Amino acid sequence: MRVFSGIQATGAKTIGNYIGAMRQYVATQDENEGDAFFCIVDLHSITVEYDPQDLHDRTLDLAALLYAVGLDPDRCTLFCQSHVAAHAEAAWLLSAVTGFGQLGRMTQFKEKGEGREFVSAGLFTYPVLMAGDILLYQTDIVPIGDDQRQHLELSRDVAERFNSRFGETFKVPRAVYPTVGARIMDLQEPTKKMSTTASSEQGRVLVLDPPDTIRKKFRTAVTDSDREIRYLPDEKPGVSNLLEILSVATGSPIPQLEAGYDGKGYGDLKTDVGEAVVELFRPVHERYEELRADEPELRRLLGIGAEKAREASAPTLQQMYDRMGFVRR
Ligand code: ATP
Ligand code: LTN
Repeated sequence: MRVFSGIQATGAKTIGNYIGAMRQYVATQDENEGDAFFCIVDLHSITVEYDPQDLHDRTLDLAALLYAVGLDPDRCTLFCQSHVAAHAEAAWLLSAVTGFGQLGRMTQFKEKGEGREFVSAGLFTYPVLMAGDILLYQTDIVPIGDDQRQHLELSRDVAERFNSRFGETFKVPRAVYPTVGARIMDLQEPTKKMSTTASSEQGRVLVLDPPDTIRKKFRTAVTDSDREIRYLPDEKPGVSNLLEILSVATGSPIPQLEAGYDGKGYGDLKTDVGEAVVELFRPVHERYEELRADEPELRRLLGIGAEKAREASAPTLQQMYDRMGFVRR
């Protein structure tokens, strides 16, 4: 099965990104050897205020991190979106079959645009670029977190509209969400998603935070006023979020964890989650430092990825032009 997913080069990556996305990337790479494509979506990163030097550095940071969590250049294709011109071209072509109204209903557009003095046209058309990313690769499954649900729906609509207007061209992709941890919440405001850009420093745990910082952030996580450790996401969002993270970090199912905390308090839970996450990320930190130190090697690997991605996307782009009536040569 063909797998495709994208991840932004902005901001330091959180445990939400790790659980919702990166961990799934590694699992789907292993299950679909040679058929998984992962894209650092640098073109998406310019849709909000950003610093060019920062984009440059973060792109290489993210490549090193993705290899460090377990993406293997011999078994999957990791590349930068801007290295494969087909993505920008596909976005323009697909804008012809994307509804203005539907784009205006995207909650991410509303949230990220709200209260800003300048809202770029790119922030509005962002989901069209994302649809192109996915559709160019005849993707079957897209591993993502829960916050991308609406964008994935739009990609499916765009594929269907193109297919019915111009003839069968795209596979209609399906999203896959993690069974536990599809929406990791902010540690300080557990009714909100933990976010790379919107969460406070204390509210988000970064994959590359030093061990003591990780412990401290969990120790000061917001829970609630009673003492019962139960998985009730609506009534006890803070505690439930910690249980989900602990479940992922230890591999133990949530009911088993709940039972183990009988008679114990929130302090124990917070300490245990902190320790489990420190252990989870320890090998990632070590590999990251090694990989990040060798920039020429990172660039070489991304170059190979881009070559494979160009080859895989070219036939679909050509078909798009042909079906839409362009005279190409
Ligand atoms: P922002 O929070 O600033 O909107 P982001 O972290 O959502 O940015 P990306 O870094 O591109 O943006 O996200 C990459 C992947 O991580 C996506 O698949 C997204 O669904 C997933 N993801 C992000 N935050 C969470 C979260 N809190 N819980 C689970 N998955 C998440
Ligand atoms: N919008 C996504 C990133 C993204 C993506 C994609 C995800 C861009 N293109 C293609 C899956 C498939 C986000 O997480 N913010």
